[in-house]
Amino acid sequence: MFDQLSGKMSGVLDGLSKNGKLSEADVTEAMREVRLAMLEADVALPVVRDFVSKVRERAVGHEVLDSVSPGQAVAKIVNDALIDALGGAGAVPLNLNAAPPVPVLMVGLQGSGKTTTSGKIALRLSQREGKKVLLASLDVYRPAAQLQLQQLADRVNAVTGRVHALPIIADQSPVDIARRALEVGRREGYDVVILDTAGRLSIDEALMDEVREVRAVTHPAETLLVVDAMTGQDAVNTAKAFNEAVGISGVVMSRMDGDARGGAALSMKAITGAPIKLTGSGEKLEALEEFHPERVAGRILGLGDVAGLVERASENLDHEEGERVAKKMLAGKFDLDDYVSQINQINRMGSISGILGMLPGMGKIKDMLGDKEIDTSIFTRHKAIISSMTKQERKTPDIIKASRKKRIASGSGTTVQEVNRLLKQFNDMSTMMKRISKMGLGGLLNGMGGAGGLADMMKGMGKPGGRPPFV
Ligand SMILES: Nc1nc2c(ncn2[C@@H]2O[C@H](COP(=O)(O)OP(=O)(O)O)[C@@H](O)[C@H]2O)c(=O)[nH]1
Ligand SMILES: [Mg+2]
Repeated sequence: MFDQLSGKMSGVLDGLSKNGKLSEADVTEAMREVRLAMLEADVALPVVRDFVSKVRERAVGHEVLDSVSPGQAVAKIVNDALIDALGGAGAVPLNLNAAPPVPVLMVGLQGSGKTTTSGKIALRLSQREGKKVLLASLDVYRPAAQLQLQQLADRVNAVTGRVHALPIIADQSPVDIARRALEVGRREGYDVVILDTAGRLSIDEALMDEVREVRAVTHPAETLLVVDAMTGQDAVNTAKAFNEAVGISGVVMSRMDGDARGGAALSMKAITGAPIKLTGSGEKLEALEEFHPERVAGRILGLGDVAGLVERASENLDHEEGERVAKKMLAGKFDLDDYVSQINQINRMGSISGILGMLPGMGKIKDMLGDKEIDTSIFTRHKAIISSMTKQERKTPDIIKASRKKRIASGSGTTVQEVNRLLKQFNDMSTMMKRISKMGLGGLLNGMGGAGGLADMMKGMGKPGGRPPFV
């Protein structure tokens, strides 16, 4: 998402920053490139026009062109305009300010991700806010749809113990199911009732009528439209139609993990007036993020999203485990089991190129890699090799000689050379760590410039908001 746009936008701004002085013609030329980049990213034409004219107007003033670093001044104007287009600074939270059970209505086309998103929201609300959530499927046209939601509810409930699906009763109409869901919600003390409606392949009157009817009966606190980011301009047209026909209070963009060009996200607010509240970035139930316009703007301009990265790290890393391993490292007792634990931590952060995209200035490195995902198969192979070792071998790899190497290689489907390489790499790592630990904590702190040095970083890496080991 945004890769291509990001590459081009940061290219344009880099070009502007190179010049000590800027003329009006430079700005005009840069805006021409910005315009092209946005159109290629599938941003709606009126949005592009408005964006470019606003930026140009602000940028050609004397206080910008005559400033000390005009390139940066223009970059700031572009950044601010992007934030505006994306909906203004700060994520817009779900509005659950109503008497419980608070109804949340999910609408959208078939296959856009409504049912999956319903499960994701239930997980989020029950896990982070302790809410008790009832999920109700109003999709009476496809029997499998109701079962799908039921299974999702079971999966979420296995994690949080506070999420259930409304029992399925055959032959009820969507409106009747919605009424029953609220009744059950009231009676059984649910905080939130998520109503997952049926979609259609395209927008039609029957669908809109049904949604309007359910809306009228349930008075939802949120009517969330789920759109597939991969459908680009169509997502924006769908949103416009839904908003005009039934009114929506927020948008969830699913499939942000795909290679969509990102234009829909930039057009959504201007065309529909509804903010993007959440984004989906995968099929897993955890793959739901808040939409922070200022962070997205930063990513588009190649400024990175460090705040998002730290958040992701603190959510996904196992803090106690991080601290345990850091202690062993400092004591010079790091073994192969600890190495596997580190690999698992890295894997939990998601794809490596996704992480790279969140680091400032890494956008270009990512471009060089093109569409290729960074090869992480080495981790998988290392894990396979280590899992073919005995407990003793993992603790004291020195005992692994020729015959053991052969056994490990054949057990893991690798070669003796690969086993050798892993052992050599591990040995180098250990030597390095032993050297560090010999310097002692005091020596290390001196060597690294006092507090805030490596030791602090290692201690910090296991804590919420702490730095992941490879940043
Ligand atoms: N990659 C990816 N797939 C998703 C995402 N959200 C939903 N899906 C998949 O899209 C398909 C349709 O989703 P579903 O929730 O059944 O759509 P519905 O018809 O609107 O209820 C399923 O295979 C989901 O796993 C997402 O954010 N990323
Ligand atoms: Mg569905």
